[in-house]
Amino acid sequence: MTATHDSPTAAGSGDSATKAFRASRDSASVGPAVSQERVSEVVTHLLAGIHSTIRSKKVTYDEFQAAKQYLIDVGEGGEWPLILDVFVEHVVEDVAAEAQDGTKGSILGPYYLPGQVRLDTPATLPRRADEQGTELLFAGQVRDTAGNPVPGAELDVWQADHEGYYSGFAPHLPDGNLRGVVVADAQGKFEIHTIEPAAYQIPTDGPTGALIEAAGWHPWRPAHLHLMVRAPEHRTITTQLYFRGGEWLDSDVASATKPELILDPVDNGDGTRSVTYDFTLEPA
Ligand code: MBD
Ligand code: FE
Repeated sequence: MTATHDSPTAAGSGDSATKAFRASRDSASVGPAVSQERVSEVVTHLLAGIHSTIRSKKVTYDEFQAAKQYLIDVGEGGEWPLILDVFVEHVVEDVAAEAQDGTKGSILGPYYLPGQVRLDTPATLPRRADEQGTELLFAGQVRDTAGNPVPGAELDVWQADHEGYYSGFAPHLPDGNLRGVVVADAQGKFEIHTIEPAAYQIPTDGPTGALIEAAGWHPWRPAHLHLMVRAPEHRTITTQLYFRGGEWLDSDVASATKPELILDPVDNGDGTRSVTYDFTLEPA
């Protein structure tokens, strides 16, 4: 394929991800202070894991200094949000999920941006006039754990385009492209018109990509839609939906797939596809 735009740089999207993360922290209400006991307990355990790796793998001085340089590079490249979300967040999510009911969650990732356009259902996510990709109609209903519709639930959706790029993190894309907050109807039903995203590749020109390359891993996430589904008095679900048969489903670099989160779109015979997926929210 001939690129009609400059590829986004890892440093560019890393900077944007770091800024977005800082902004979300600044606007979040400050949580309870972490106790001295908790800091000591968790950090001692974390350090013990590192120490034991050094001992059992006989990590050398050269390797230690290379690791130091690497961590400096991750920070300078703005890739802390990316590398932590790719390699660590899935375990935090797993632990949180132990206490959760309702639709399965998945990781938030580095590319959520709040404050997107609100659209009543049926909605078409903002797109370029010449947006490429297979047309997808994504519909369903939001219900509570007792099976009752949740009227006016909000589906905050964000996704990559047909080349795997996210608006806000790739300079050639208009702000807000393929992002929106869709408001379900009085029965909790929604219809979202969009295009199918491409699989996502970790940028290969930054430190996260360099590590993946150096380790001989692959940099791919399967194609996915991101969602936060929320309604008053209910716990917000942060999740991702994947596509049956999609490449990398069984080897997601971010380890964030779950069998319950795979969509089965049907071909409509006119080049478009449709799928339904219902969400279950538990009480807050
Ligand atoms: C993504 O698109 C993503 O969803 C995650 C979790 C990490 C990197 C890129
Ligand atoms: Fe993503």
